[in-house]
Amino acid sequence: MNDEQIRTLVQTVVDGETDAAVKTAEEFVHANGDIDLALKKLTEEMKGVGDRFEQLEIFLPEMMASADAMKAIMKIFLPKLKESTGVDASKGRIVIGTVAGDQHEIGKDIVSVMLEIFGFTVYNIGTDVDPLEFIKRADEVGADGIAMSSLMTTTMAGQREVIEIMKEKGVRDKYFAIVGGAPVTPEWAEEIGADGYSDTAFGAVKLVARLVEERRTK
Ligand code: B12
Repeated sequence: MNDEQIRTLVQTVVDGETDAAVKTAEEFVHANGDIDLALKKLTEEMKGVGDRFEQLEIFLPEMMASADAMKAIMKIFLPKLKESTGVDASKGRIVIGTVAGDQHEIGKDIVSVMLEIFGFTVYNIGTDVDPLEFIKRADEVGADGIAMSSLMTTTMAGQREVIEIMKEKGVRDKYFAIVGGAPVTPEWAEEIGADGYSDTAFGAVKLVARLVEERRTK
């Protein structure tokens, strides 16, 4: 049943059928389906949507319809995920956003909610975030770290820029800086001097937990 519902869910999201996707997601939650697994499959399939867009097999309105369906079911899934996980964490404070010029928010929002689920205090500052804004907000809230999402090869440089500005302002060691998003690789993270990278939301949680712990024991 789980598998069949996940298949239907994935198909309705890929087809951009928001109403059908929402209905299936509600049934899935009601039947105590494995939300983690569903999100994993959906993330994989969203990459497929992107590939078809790149190959001109589908066009922007179709990609937008898929994104809308995905966002609609996230509204159902994410609060449930929060309810079901009662894990404690080292209670770090994280500022998270998508870098300048980039409007992609779905992955960043998943990471943000997963961090909250695991007990971190998260300041989600949205998309198309100016590099200085990341640092300003980190200062304001006394953050442990800054998490930057980028979904486009054309906006990844924004992650480097934030780290460079942190160095210029003498706050590079004050906050850890982590990066993620579909085009981001461990090599890129290393090249720009980030403190870490992950390609999954749960990986991001483990990374943040480790980095906060390191700061506490320094
Ligand atoms: C949905 C989508 C959209 C939606 C976004 C809706 C929204 N509100 O977010 C819409 C339709 C609006 C859109 C617009 C555009 N898009 Co778009 N989009 C996508 C698509 C299909 C899926 C992205 C997604 O949501 N994935 C699902 C989430 C869950 O996965 P994720 O974001 O990767 O996040 C996971 C991990 O990466 C990680 N993670 C994410 N962030 C972070 C941060 C940290 C710190 C960590 C540790 C981990 C982490 O955890 C997440 C959970 O597992 C991708 C395809 C792809 N390959 O990614 C194209 C894609 C990113 N888009 C692309 C393009 C070109 C565009 C447009 C320019 C199209 C246009 N001509 O207008 C515009 C750009 C607008 C802008 N200025 O930003 C290209 C980018 C190509 C490039 N240059 O690199 C892609 C790759 C499609 C393609 N193959 O051509 N897009």
